Amino acid sequence: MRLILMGPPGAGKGTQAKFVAEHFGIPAISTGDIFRANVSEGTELGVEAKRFMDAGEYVPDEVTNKMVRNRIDEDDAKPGFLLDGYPRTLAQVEELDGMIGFTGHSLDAVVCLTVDADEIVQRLLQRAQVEGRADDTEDVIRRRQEVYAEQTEPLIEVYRGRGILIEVDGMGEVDEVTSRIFAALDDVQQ
Ligand code: B4P
Repeated sequence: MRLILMGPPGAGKGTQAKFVAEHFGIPAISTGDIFRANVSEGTELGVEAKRFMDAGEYVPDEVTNKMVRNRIDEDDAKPGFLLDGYPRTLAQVEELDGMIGFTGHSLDAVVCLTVDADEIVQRLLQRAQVEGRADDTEDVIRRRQEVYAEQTEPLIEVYRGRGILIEVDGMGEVDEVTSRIFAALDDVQQ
C-alpha cells in the first residue's frame, strides 16, 4: 500500500498514522516528526526547519522534498509507506509524482481527515498543555490554519480529480476515527 494521510493541522494525522501503518505493515513517514527529531538533535536541517515551524509556516519545498526523497529510498519503504503530512503544497505533489511515478497505481489512496475548525483549536491548545510544542499557541495555530487553506486545501481537488481521494470524518473518539479509516481502506485493498 502507498498511502497519503492529509488534513488540517491538528486533525489527528500523527495520531492515526501510527495505527494505519501498523495495520498495513508499512512505515509511517511523518515530515513533522522528522523535522521535530532534527530540531531536538540540533542538526543543520533542524535549525533551518525550526524558524518556519515556530512561526506556523511551511518549511521550504526544496528542503522538505529532499528529506522525503531520502526517506522513501530506504529499504523499509520499498513495499509501501504511509506519508503523514506530505505533500502539503502543489510543488510537493509534483515532486512526489517524480519520486514514485505518476500512473494510476502509483498511489493507492489519499485519506483526508475532516474536522471542525473549533475542535482543532481545542485539540491543539490541549496538546500545548501536555507537550508544550512551540507551534501550538493560539496565534501560531491560526497562522497554520491560514497556510493550510492557502497551500494545502487545493491538493484535495488534485487527488479527487485522480479518483483516489477518500474523505474521512475525523470528529469523535480516536478509535472511532481509526475504524472509519480502516473501513474505507479495506474497500480500497479489495
Ligand atoms: P505536523 O507534525 O504534521 O503536525 P500537525 O498538523 O500539527 O498535526 P496532526 O494532524 O499530526 O495532529 P495530531 O495527530 O498530533 O506538522 C507540524 C509542522 O511541521 C507544520 O506546521 C510545518 O511547519 C512542518 N511541516 C510538516 N510537514 C511539512 C511539509 N510537507 N512541508 C512543509 N512543512 C511541513 O493531533 C493533534 C492533537 O489532537 C493531539 O494532541 C492529539 O492527541 C489530539 N487528537 C487527535 N485525534 C483526536 C480525537 N479523535 N479526539 C480528540 N483529540 C484528538
